[in-house]
Amino acid sequence: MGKELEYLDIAVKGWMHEARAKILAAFDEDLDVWTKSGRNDLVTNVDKEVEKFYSKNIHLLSPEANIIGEESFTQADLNMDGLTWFVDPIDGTMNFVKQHSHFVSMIAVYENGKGLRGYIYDVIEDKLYWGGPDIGVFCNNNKMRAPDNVFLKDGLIGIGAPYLIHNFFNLQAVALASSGTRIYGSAGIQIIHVIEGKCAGYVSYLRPWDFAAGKILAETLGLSVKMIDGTPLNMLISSDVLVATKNAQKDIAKLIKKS
Ligand code: 2AM
Ligand code: CA
Repeated sequence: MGKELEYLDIAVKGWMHEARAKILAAFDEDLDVWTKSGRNDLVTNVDKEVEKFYSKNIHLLSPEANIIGEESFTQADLNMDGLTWFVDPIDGTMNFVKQHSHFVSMIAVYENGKGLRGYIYDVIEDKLYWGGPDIGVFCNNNKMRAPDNVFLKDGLIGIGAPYLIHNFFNLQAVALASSGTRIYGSAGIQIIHVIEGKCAGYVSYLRPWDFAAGKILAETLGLSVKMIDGTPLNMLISSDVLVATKNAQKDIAKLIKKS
């Protein structure tokens, strides 16, 4: 499997660099923007084109692969047998549209439920975070070290905006117990902050493609990735996800209440 994964890394990084060029070129054109579940949930022609580009390449590499892509999955794709690819062409589409920054492109590969590879590409910063349990985690070509196991009081906490505004799970108390709260509007960007040790944790309601890559990278670096109530994540359903240092996870568990 070692050599195969090496080949996979080269292939996926190549696609993601090509996707970056497509995404940056789109800033010179008018974007087509549609709403999905509500006025805050957007999709653009670029999300659709990049997902198609990834899917085409995944199928060329691995015709039998199962792809769970944000913009094109069907119920039949929702299983973890054999190789499963999670694809989020643009995570933080609102930021992509409004700010032209603070968004990522994400791919994850699982085999029979076990995470093999996660790739999170900060397109504007040109930083690709990638890796898996057998090789560790890299930012471009630099191996990352595990972040310090900080307590909640000593770290910043990322919280999805609706959770904080409506105090779901008593998260306002969690915010107050931390060093401060950060909200960036992209799960990928916020998970990068946790794996880099810039934040002690991140909690939000996430869909499988929002957390699939981050889960592999964060767990490889010794972080906790669970439901907010401490139970294991189901990779196929949307969940209240907490990515955090082990100490911050314990601190948060003491403060949260059922919503
Ligand atoms: P997206 O841009 O890929 O849709 C914004 O707070 C974060 O939540 C982004 O990572 C965004 O991903 C994600 N998001 C947007 N709409 C969502 C929804 N209905 N459920 C869960 N996550 C959502
Ligand atoms: Ca998306």
